[in-house]
Amino acid sequence: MENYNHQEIEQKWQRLWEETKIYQANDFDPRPKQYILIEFPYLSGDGLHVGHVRSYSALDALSRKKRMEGYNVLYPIGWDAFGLPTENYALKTGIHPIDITKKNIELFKRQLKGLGLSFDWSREINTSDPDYYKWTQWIFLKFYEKGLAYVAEIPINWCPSCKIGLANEEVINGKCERCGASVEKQEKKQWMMKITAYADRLLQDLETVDYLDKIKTQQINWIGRSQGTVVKFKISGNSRALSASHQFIEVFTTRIDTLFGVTALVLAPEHKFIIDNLSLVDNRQEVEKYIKASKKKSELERTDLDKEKTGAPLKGVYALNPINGEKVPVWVGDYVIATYGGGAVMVVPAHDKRDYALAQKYGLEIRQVIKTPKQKEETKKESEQAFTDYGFLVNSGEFNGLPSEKAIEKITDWLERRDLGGKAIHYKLRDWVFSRQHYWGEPIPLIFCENCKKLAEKFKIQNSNSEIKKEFSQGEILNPGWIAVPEKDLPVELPYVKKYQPSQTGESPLANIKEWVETKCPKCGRPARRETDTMPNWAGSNWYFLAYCLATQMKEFKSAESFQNIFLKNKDILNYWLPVDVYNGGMEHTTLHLLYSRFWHKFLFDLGLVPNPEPYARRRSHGMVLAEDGRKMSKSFGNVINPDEIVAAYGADVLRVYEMFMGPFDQAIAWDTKTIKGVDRFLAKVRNLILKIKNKKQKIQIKDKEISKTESDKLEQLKHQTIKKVSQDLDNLRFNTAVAALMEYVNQLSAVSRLSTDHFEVLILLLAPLAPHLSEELWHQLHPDLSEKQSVFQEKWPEFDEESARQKQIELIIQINGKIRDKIAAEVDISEDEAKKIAFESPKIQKYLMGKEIKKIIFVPGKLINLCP
Ligand code: ANZ
Ligand code: ZN
Repeated sequence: MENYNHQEIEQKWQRLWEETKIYQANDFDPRPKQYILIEFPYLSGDGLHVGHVRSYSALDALSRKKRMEGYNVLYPIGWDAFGLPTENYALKTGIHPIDITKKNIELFKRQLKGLGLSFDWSREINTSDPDYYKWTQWIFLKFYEKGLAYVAEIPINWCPSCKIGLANEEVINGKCERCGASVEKQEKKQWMMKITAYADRLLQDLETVDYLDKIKTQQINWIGRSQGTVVKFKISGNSRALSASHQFIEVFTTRIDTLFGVTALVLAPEHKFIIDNLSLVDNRQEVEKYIKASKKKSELERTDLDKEKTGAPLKGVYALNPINGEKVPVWVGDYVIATYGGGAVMVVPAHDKRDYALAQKYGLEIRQVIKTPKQKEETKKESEQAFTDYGFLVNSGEFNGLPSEKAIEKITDWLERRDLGGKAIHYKLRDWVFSRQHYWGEPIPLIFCENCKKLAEKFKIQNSNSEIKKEFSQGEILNPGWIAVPEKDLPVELPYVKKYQPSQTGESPLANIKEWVETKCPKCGRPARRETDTMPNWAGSNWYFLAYCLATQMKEFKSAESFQNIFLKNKDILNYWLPVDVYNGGMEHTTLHLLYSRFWHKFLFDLGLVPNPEPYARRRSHGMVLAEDGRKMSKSFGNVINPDEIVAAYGADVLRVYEMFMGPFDQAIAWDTKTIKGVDRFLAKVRNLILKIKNKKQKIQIKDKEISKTESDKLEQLKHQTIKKVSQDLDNLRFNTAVAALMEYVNQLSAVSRLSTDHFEVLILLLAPLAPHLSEELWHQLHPDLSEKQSVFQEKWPEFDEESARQKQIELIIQINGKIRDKIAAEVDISEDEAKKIAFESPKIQKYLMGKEIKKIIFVPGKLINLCP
């Protein structure tokens, strides 16, 4: 084993594994199932990153262990292929995205196969494959049919110089990523998904799944459920032209207990009241100027607590505080967000930081209405800051003295009885902007027809026209003129064109392809136009874990049969595999991707197409692999580690074991070449052990040195302990400590004079999930009769005996002032008192102490006691 040719050996086993298909998962296999999922890679020309290797090796180890434990494991792989990076690369190089994607797949495949990952390649999927995205389109149409997809004019990021709409990730500090111009907001027609309809369930069902706490928290915060009160403020002042819908301004507050402290209202610049009543305000120009300026800011800038809060008064407009009839000024201010809580706030400078900042800047009254009992005693001096905690009410009429909690209840009741407000729940979650004005995505399968628009609008008005009702789906009525592409015409294929530059009008480049855009209305047959927007690159990843289950069936798709039937016919397969048992991916996907895919899944569940409301039973996340210098790996820093080079130099097993050993799985760890070398030596040590076994076989007659009974007992105990540790660590994704336990075991095995085959076999079996090639090779050397078609991964995972694993006796170290003076056999769980007793009874210790008084005792359970005179 001295000349271990890792390249040759690794390739040999990779080839054999592929031939014997031992990693293929079988639907309906009677063994218990495990569905182990990693986030599939986003294809890029840079190929695999060592970060991918960390996640994939980890779940590969788990998959392999589960197979050895007798599970039918599904560990699939595919390609997340649509999206901007590929499109941008295509624009730069002139190579078509379809061709780039093909090349990238080849690259990733070669790299992944070279790592010996146990994927079931027969279920490989590719989100940009028309056979795949016809399903993505079909699911979208289901949403549309049920009225959960709708068209809206909403502001998008607009680069005035490139004249294109930008995705959020293309806006860097408010500037266009391509040209550096300041990005503006522009209203554009967008397709929206009504994820807000599922907000409550997305929140509640988190209780039924096992996600890392920090991941759950992210989901909870993103949904942002907030319970509070809405209050109506009546408008007074320039009453001319106040339309009926603007008699009142409604605000949402979580602190209705501060109602007596309101000294203004602030409306978002987009608030309808302002837009409709600009003529009412005496300083129209000032207000218009303010609104225009706020359009240049991103939402982040507007809401950042540290940024200055600005506003402008709507001169001549006042609102009446319902609780005391006080007249308060109405302002516009861009720290108020239009899409949350109605887009208006009541300003309580004494108790809200942002309001306080605004009041300071513009001299609004600051009126304290909440105090702690302690503050009550203090003199009435204006505080320097907003007091934002709960407390007791002051300056609040009949509510004085009430604690905040009670006051919130009472004041809400008071308002409700007078029809001036009531309880309300708001969510931070917004509907999901689902269209992109780009080429490289799934075409949205809708067609716009002027004729059908009229019909649908008629229905909207007459509401009862059953003729139309039969013919139009909810979505088609909600969005007059937008007609769904019939199922039989799916997929709406992305045309292969030479020009996929974004169009100058902000429309998708597809808008430039006349032959594609101009079509016939599927309903009435008149001339119509295709939607030219494409889906965001999240779309395909919303349901890919279902596609893996159905991959084989989807290939058999025949257009005669409806999609729904195929889904329903194969529900048993989904029933068998779902939910995903363990899902791992990066922390950067634990908010949006996780939320979006849970949303789609719940919708499919409501349609009766999938068996359970939550797709992932357990979600974990790996930490990033940083560069050796501790920074993020980046081409611009020149600090990127290419996994290919590591595999060439050390072999895939070393890379894999190293990445498992580098540190706790969920933490970011810097690359460290020294440790790789250590891992390389560790695997060499494992290889050397087999020489011991072979020697033993050859020289069976030669009398070995007698191994002492305690040595063999100790090894046997360590064996059981190692099995226990590695088994539990792998299940709990604690790979680093599993490797450490194996290293310790190998050290002990190397030290003994005579190695038993059983002890060595156990090592190979435990190591197999982490270093599959080497383990397979050694297993076959150990069992020369085994055919190459058989595998160590068909062996049973070793079992441990709890009793044998228990550490019974230890050598208790006795120190005096930190120096070892004696070692005495003791029970592993010896108490401090017992340890003291043993120590004082030792003649050696007595000699050292000679009646000195002990000042301090340090006791390390299971290890040592240190006496300090
Ligand atoms: C008055 C008040 C007094 C408030 C006070 C807080 C403290 P969450 O928990 O996030 O829901 N608010 C409401 N709508 C807003 C909007 N569209 N843009 C910006 N801020 C908005 O917070 C709700 C609180 O955020 C509301 O309670 C409101 O300020 C503000 F001592 O109302 B509060
Ligand atoms: Zn039509």
